[in-house]
Amino acid sequence: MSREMDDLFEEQKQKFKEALRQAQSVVVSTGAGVSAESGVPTFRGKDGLWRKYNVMELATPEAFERNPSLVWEFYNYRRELMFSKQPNPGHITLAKLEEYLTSQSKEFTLITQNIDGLHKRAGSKNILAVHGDLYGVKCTRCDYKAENKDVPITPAFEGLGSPDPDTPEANVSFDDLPKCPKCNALIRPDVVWFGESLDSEILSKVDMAIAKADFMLVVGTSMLVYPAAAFPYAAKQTGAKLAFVNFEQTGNENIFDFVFIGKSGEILPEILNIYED
Ligand code: BJW
Ligand code: ZN
Repeated sequence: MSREMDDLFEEQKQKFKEALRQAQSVVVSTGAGVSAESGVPTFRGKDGLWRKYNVMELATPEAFERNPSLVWEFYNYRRELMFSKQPNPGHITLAKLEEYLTSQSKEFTLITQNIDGLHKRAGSKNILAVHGDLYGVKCTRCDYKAENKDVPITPAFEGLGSPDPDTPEANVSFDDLPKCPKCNALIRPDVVWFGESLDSEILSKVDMAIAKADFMLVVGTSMLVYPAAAFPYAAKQTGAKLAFVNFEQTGNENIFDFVFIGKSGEILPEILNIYED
């Protein structure tokens, strides 16, 4: 960084920390970028490909209906991948901030679009996971819903799911796909795909947290996917101060009072450490 950039960062950082110290009710909203430094792939650009597919082609109910074996291969791969991944300093700093603010009788809510579970593993408590849980499954027919940490998801998926673009489709037969223990229909990942509604209970908790928030920090998201992309706009409407930490600009910068461009695993520990001051 140049000297001027350094000075600018330092000045923004001090103002940001002052505003954060004043806040009574803090909301943080994270996307895939917060997990990038843990080695979890993000969704867009070249890092977003699994084989030759992008997420828009796989994370839809139509894709699952057409080819449940392929979609389960994709999720089985991601479930397996997470066993070797750990929370990074970004996740850990957010957990420490929550602990500190709640010890000061302030409110803290962490909204995440991520399904990877790394915030929880880092120690965050008040988490609203708006796009579901990589280790959750639900039935496509009945109301069965459960945690399921099986990897492979069924024995037939052993060794499947390689992201290499030349990998042939496994075409796991219907009999070998994961089934509901209650009604024997197909089960699917308990995540929110394009065109599906987000859980209404979680969404109403999001609305309440945002309505009360006087400070909102958005981290590691392209802000392309709704409704999550609209959360900071809602917070702005009720007068919250807004901050953004992301590796690149997204075109939404004008609504934020503070913008830090760079890696969240490096920036968050520098700007959130009010618990150490
Ligand atoms: C770093 C970094 C580092 C990298 N440090 N930063 C209004 C307008 C237009 C369309 C719609 C609308 N309302 C609803 C829609 C339709 C649709 C939608 O938004 N479409 C858009 C694409 C246009 N939304 C929906 O369908 C949602 N449902 C819904 O709204 O229901 C009601 C309704 C339905 C239909 C019509 C109208 C209303 C559901 C959305 C579900 C999204 N699901 C997924 C998959 C979840 C399961 C899974 O993980 O497999 O969620 S898609 C995928 O995108 C995933 C993510 O959570 C989500 C967001 O991605 P995110 O987190 O922003 O990641 P990236 O990769 O895009 O960005 C990462 C950023 O990090 C980048 O900027 C990097 O630079 C940065 N970064 N390293 C800091 N180290
Ligand atoms: Zn069932």
